[in-house]
Amino acid sequence: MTMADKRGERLLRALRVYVITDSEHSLGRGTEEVVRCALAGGIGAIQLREKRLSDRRLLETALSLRAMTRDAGALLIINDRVDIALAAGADGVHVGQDDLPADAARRLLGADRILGVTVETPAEAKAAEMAGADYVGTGPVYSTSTKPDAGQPYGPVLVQRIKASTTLPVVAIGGIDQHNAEEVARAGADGLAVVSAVVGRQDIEQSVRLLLEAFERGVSRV
Ligand code: TZP
Ligand code: MG
Repeated sequence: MTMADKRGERLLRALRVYVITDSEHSLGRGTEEVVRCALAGGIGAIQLREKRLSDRRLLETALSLRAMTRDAGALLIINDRVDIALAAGADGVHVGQDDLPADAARRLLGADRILGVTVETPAEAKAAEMAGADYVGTGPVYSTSTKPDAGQPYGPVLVQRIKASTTLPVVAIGGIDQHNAEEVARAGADGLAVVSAVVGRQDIEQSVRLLLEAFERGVSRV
């Protein structure tokens, strides 16, 4: 197996349940506490997505999550901010269509760090792949109140459509929980990105376990 294959396999394994932080939806718990519990439940990837922190606090949080994710063997991805990702030694960055363009993010990140790009259409998925993305995120699959500007949900058909348009791993997002995770996996998702179904639950560890189980059930039925 080549190094590239090994990297791809590690990424696929890590993305199965991909938790995105949001301290506005964490029932008053701090980001570190939420991440500690999610890692204990077995998640493979964390995205630090905190819209209201100062740059200094964001970097401090990224550094603290860096230590925690490294110990747990999980990936740390930073939302939007290439500078914070590089300063914290994170594994990568996730950008949307209104953020730094993917090719520019790739140039700044170098070849080795992970780049994720949010896409809603096959054309955007193809462009992300050409620009050097390692995975794409797509949604909203179901309706969500976590991101008020997320738009109308597309349903699991979005995952099928994006999956058919790219060779990259496809991570589904938006309103995913333990009850619909199996259906999303069956639609071809390589991973489930969630905020409220983990961060907003009283028992974070248990919610991660249930999502992982539901995802694996869906994958085995494809
Ligand atoms: N991008 C599209 S939907 C969404 C983001 C960040 C929010 C997902 O949150 P939840 O709580 O898992 O629906
Ligand atoms: Mg963004």
